[in-house]
Amino acid sequence: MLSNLTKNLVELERDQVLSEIKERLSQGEDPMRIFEECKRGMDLVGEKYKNKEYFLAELMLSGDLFREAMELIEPFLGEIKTEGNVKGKVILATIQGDIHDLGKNILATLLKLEGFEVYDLGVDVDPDIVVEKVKELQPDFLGFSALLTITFDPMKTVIDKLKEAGLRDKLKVMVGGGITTSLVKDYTGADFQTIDAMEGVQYCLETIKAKVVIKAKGGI
Ligand code: B12
Repeated sequence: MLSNLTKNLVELERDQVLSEIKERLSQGEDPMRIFEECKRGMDLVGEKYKNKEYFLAELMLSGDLFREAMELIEPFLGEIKTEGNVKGKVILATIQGDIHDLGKNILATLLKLEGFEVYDLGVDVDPDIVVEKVKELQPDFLGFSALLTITFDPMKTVIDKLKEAGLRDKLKVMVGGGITTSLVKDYTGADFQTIDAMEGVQYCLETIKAKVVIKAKGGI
């Protein structure tokens, strides 16, 4: 059954959505639970678009509404833990041809809250720029957020170019976003795939922890 919040988001009832979120946050409810209900609403908006019940205008309205909802939720997610204790470096990007960024932005926030240094390259990013940034910043992770099928080839291009430049083994590559599956991971040559930002954060935390243990044992 759909929650009231999910239903109102699907119906693009802006005022009801925002006032319910404010109310529930002020009562101390878990912000991630509220987020999940909003995300479910976005999936359903997507289904309506696919079934031609909604058109581009509704997609745009849903995007704006979700962004406003996130602006209310984010301050309740926690405190940034980076001071003097950066856990690792992450580059994030939505690759060429794709301008969806809502999922990427929430992942960036959650990573920062866990103490990661995040370089967000934005949307519609040229594969060569991603490769250049990896060379320059030498991150521990590269994360692609993908909502369109046309992103698969440019993401693969980046990973192939990283291999050619001898940089591939120095970082872990993640692909995420509603359209991705494990097949996308295999096709592009990434290390990890998810459609859940928290799983992505967990992957980064566990990988960094394992790296620290290897270093302590005198490994790489
Ligand atoms: C909102 C929306 C838009 C907004 C985007 C606003 C914005 N600033 O992002 C606008 C109106 C711009 C838009 C445009 C288009 N859209 Co659109 N859009 C959507 C919609 C409804 C919601 C996407 C969303 O933000 N979801 C909420 C976020 C939070 O979810 P998420 O991105 O999956 O992220 C979560 C996880 O996946 C994860 N995550 C995300 N990225 C990453 C990365 C890593 C590394 C990790 C670890 C985790 C992670 O974290 C998040 C939280 O858990 C989807 C439907 C859907 N089911 O997704 C269609 C959808 C993605 N759009 C679609 C289409 C077709 C388009 C257009 C081509 C429409 C058109 N005719 O112009 C254009 C494309 C423009 C372009 N060149 O990019 C299709 C794509 C189909 C396909 N097979 O490629 C979809 C699936 C709708 C559908 N069912 O047909 N869209």
